[in-house]
Amino acid sequence: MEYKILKLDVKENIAAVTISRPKDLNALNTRFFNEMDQMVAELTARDDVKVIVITGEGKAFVAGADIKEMTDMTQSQGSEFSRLGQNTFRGLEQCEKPVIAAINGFALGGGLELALGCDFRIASSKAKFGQPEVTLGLTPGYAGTQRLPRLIGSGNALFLLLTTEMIGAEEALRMGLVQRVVEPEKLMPTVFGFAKAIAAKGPKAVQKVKKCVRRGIETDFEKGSAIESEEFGSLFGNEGREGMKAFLEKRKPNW
Ligand code: DAK
Repeated sequence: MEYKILKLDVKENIAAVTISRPKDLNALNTRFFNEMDQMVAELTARDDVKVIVITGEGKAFVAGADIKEMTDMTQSQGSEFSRLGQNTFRGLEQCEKPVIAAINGFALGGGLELALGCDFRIASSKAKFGQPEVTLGLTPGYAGTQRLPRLIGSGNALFLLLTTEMIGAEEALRMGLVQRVVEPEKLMPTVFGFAKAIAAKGPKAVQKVKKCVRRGIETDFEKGSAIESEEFGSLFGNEGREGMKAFLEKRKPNW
């Protein structure tokens, strides 16, 4: 499938994916989900890509699921649309490479759920966050009711979900919804700085850290620790040995 909504730019092992439907504030439609599934599969398979960045074109990151597409859906089409988005965002979580959300503007409804499916979030000081679904007589449909309380606690999550208050970037930072807030012009340089730092680390170790955290958070402590031991052990004899040797020999590791 040809990409019509997503733009891709790969440089220095970092893939920047830009959602580009600025006239509709990058609202998420069926085509977006299909393109994003294909993009994640493509970037997972590419050896020259170590970190993925997702951002939006124009004044929005994403202003939600596409209300124009959803209005006339039947119950079964609605459920199907929800499953489609849930699978796509699950795909980002399960993608072995780190995915960073560079939140340039509105991140509302399904847009905030997309950001929640990423591994961490860096926001422009102009970004706005909210879960306005109940205003439309809807619940979130892309697992926002599950990810949001796990990330910021049930009180903060229910505050956003029930009041639908749109919050600014500084408040999002206080809630732990985003990890950094920077001036708009510094957003992409800052995100690329973090992405480059990650891309320089042991690539297998990076992927395994993501896997341990992602799988661990969905299981109990004992099982999570067992996953960690297994992944830790698997790095000995290859990447881990090279990283430790390089340290002792005072040189850069050759991954
Ligand atoms: N969908 C479709 N078009 C949208 C949109 C959206 N979510 N948000 C904005 N647009 C369109 C506007 O309709 C307008 O299009 P035209 O009128 O030019 O054709 C264009 O983008 C520019 O928007 P505005 O003129 O409104 O721009 P403003 O700067 O004045 O306002 C705004 C920006 C972000 C405050 C405003 O556009 C806004 O309130 N947008 C809606 C935000 C929202 O409610 N988002 C949540 C969407 S609901 C489920 C599956 C999924 C979901 C739920 C259930 N199941 C299947 C169970 C998820 C739900 C959502 O995400």
